[in-house]
Amino acid sequence: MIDSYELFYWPGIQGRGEFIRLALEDAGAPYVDVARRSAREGGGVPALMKLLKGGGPGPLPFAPPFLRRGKLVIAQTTNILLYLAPELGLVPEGEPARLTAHGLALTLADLVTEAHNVHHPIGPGLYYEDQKDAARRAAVSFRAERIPKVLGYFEQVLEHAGGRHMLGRKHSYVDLSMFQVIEGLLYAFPATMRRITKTVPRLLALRTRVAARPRIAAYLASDRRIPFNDNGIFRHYPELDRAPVKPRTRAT
Ligand SMILES: N[C@@H](CCC(=O)N[C@@H](CS)C(=O)NCC(=O)O)C(=O)O
Repeated sequence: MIDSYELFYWPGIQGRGEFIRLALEDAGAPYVDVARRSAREGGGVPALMKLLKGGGPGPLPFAPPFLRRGKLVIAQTTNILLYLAPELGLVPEGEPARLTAHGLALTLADLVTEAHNVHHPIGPGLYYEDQKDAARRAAVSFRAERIPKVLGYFEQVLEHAGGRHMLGRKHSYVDLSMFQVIEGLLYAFPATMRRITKTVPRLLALRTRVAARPRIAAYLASDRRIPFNDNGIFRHYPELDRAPVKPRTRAT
């Protein structure tokens, strides 16, 4: 029997921790979402902070999410997935498949960072309210160029892979992460996503299939799935999701 995994992540948001939660949930793996536990049970944010401040054995993580299993402490979202996937049966066997999966997961992680930087273009230490003008400017190119370009790339990957799974014939953690990114973009940028629906039909169908996987469906319906909110990475600020402004032409 495998020991329980311990996930350390902020308790009030999906954030980057969600990519790990989805993998563990899909595999039906035993895990503890430490910071969501009560202090009485040894959980809560203080338990997370203790490790961030070097109060635990093992390597010092820089930021959540990190995963502990026995003496092993693994930091960085895609690194955690790289570790977990073979154990959970969420990646086909062999180095080529693992590296392809990791490459796709890193590209998704880049997009996640870009989505975050749209509402925090100046810096993560400032409130959104203090960088609204810059955010509005950042959102223009994110909506008009980056979402279509990056999702267009993933659509092409999925098409070449046969249309069902990002890695071809087998379901993997990349499908789960892709689901999460599409969900996040649909939540944060609904108008933008409506405009590009026709260009990413396979990704949207993949999202529907992942949501219907029995363990994922049960997870999404449970209170373990934290709703999207304005503290997470994918935030819905209507002012950042406006239709592109048509360039004004001069009346002659
Ligand atoms: N590249 C890291 C980013 C980790 C990260 O930025 N974590 C956020 C929460 S999603 C955090 O708490 N950051 C604190 C900080 O950067 O000071 C990963 O993918 O895990």
